[in-house]
Amino acid sequence: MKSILKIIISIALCWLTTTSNAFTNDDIVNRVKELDTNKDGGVSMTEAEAGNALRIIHNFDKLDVNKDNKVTAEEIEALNK
Ligand SMILES: [Ca+2]
Ligand SMILES: [Ca+2]
Repeated sequence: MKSILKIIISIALCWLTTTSNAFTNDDIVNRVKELDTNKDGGVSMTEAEAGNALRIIHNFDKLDVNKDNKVTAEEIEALNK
């Protein structure tokens, strides 16, 4: 019984993390920091691919509002409103 509950919880968590658009600003900032391996303040396509950040990869052109080839937390926040 407990294992079934665990499976349901993990599916629910998985669903939440993959389909929810309701990121908090803290989540976005932390995710960008995590992906920004060269610490230039933004996530390049290469960094997004290395971190398997599918949402950023698929929406890169839309997210990179100022077209400097990196996505910052501010740019994600602006589109997340
Ligand atoms: Ca970077
Ligand atoms: Ca940008």
